[in-house]
Amino acid sequence: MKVYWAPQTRSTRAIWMLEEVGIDYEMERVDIRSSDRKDSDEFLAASPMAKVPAISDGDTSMSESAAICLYLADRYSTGVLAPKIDDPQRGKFLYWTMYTPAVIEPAMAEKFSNAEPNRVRNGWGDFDSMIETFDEALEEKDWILGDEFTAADVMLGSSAVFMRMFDMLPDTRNIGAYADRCLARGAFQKAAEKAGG
Ligand SMILES: N[C@@H](CCC(=O)N[C@@H](CS)C(=O)NCC(=O)O)C(=O)O
Repeated sequence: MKVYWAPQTRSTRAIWMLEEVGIDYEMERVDIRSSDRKDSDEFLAASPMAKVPAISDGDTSMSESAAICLYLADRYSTGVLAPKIDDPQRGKFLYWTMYTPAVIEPAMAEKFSNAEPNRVRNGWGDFDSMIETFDEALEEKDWILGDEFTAADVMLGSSAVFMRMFDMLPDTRNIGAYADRCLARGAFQKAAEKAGG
């Protein structure tokens, strides 16, 4: 297992997930900030848009942090970090794993760029509805599916931590405390150490 990464990027998600799964892996740093960037063919095969994180695992390779989290959970931790395929929780697990790239990140980009929100026209709703929906889903729960931590929490937790770090998180009943629970996980701390936050 190899993870392609760069410091202080979404790579932390893949590394956090690998630490949660507990398998051995190597890390190959990609110099995304170099003006003289030379990406390896192996990295480009895993990540056609040359973005990190990406992984290769034998003949399987992929990029996109949510895809990586889903793959690792299904392949190495089924029934623990991912509900099994016939578990009724599976639908919600998929929904919440995709919530970061499909809803949180576009809503954050909208806010960062001061674009005019349009809750109906835009597939991600808007920043406020994204926060309300996320916060409400955490009511009386430690993790997004309930008592058990899953790969969905790696994706959502990284977004919660990021929003708080960059002062984008409004006062919420649940998201702040959820970010603290994520930060307290040993696997998160190891990943932050290895991937520089
Ligand atoms: N949707 C992707 C986003 C990946 C992404 O934007 N990665 C950034 C770092 S956080 C990157 O590789 N940027 C370098 C570049 O685009 O050349 C994911 O979730 O993995």
